Amino acid sequence: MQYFPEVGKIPYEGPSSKNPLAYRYYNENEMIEGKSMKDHLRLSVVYWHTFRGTGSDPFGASTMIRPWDDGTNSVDNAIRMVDVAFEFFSKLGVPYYAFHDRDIAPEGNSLKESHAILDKIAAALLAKQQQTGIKLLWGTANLFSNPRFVHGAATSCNADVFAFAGAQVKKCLEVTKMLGGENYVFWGGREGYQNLYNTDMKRELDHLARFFHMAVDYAKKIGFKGQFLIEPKPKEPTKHQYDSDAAACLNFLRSYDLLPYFKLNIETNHATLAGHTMMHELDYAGFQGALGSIDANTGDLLLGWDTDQFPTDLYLTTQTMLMILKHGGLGTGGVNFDAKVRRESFEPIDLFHAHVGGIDAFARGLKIAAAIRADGRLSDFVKQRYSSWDSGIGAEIESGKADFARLEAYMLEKGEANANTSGRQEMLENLINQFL
Ligand code: XLS
Ligand code: NI
Ligand code: NI
Repeated sequence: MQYFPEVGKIPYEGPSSKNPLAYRYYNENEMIEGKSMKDHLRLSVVYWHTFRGTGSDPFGASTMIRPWDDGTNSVDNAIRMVDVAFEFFSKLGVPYYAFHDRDIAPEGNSLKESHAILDKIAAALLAKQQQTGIKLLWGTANLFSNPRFVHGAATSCNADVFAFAGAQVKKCLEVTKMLGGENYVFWGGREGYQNLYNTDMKRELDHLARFFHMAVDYAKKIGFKGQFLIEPKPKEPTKHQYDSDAAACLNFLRSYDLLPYFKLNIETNHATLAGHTMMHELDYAGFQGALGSIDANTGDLLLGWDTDQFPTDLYLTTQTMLMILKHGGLGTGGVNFDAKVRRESFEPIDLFHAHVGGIDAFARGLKIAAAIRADGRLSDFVKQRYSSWDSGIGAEIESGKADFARLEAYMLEKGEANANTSGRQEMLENLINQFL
């Protein structure tokens, strides 16, 4: 049984191809900076938007009528979706996928029943992984959809809800381990507040840290070796989410002695919602040794929410890949398309168009970024710009030898600082354009 009979395996046909369902740039074995494209990008498809997305929005019902989805929450439906998903991953030629527990398996009438359903679907996923060689990039628990999480999960005012969330994460860690998941993600969808009049922020953050320590301890106990990741996002669904951006996450992790156990999963649309560029978030996480993985998507400049669109802008993918290469790659992470087709793109084939485009945009971004690095003019400029720190007073400051008294003596003798030089922003923007 084929669910996408009109699509074969997506081939690489090179830049001149006119076939909309072929890669023009993603050539998985092509070597760049000594590593294959496949190993640089570690592409991943998400279960939620791709197979569970319906196109509903606050103003209207589902538009995406999927022939494989009977619209029920049944186990049969979930089992069929496993086949659909692996046909999709295989035809696209991606090595990884990612899920929430509740995307792969519907919730039962009790936690016990939910656990049992999850085990059943996980067994089907494992069989498909073994058959196809496709691997799990990360698992995560959905701690935001069910109404019980109305006040949060680990940051709920209700201790029983914290306990429920812990039980759910325990199980999801077991399943992620069983499936060989290379990472485990926490996105705090409802870990934040709408209003400070009713919120004990300190207590909530203490609880969140306690929750993460429990996860670290349990991973040790069961021998789960995957990397823990936190996915920053500043708002939506709550007004203020605690994991608001890379800097806030790292401060939280450092304050609660969690830094050694976590890295970050940086999502483009979340970066822009936080008022940052993706480049900023990646650089910030990267220089702290915390760049773990990325959720590849993009927002819309004219809309202020998480539109999760497929990335097609080559400036964005080039900037993203420049940062990933600069910080030594994604390690166990990957380029995970946490993106959804528009409500108006309701045919199953649109899922292929979207992923093929996103993958090619990243492949091209990777090639452009590598060319910019090989050219060297950009990095030479930056090196030169900071050269006053390489010797003299700059080197004394950086090495910690100089104190304020030394600075005063130095400047009293010198009289005035050396003249500044131009930042040459426009010249550098023009330089980048030479590569696009
Ligand atoms: C939502 C998040 C979510 C996480 C996984 O905005 O991006 O999809 O990636 O829970
Ligand atoms: Ni995400
Ligand atoms: Ni998102």
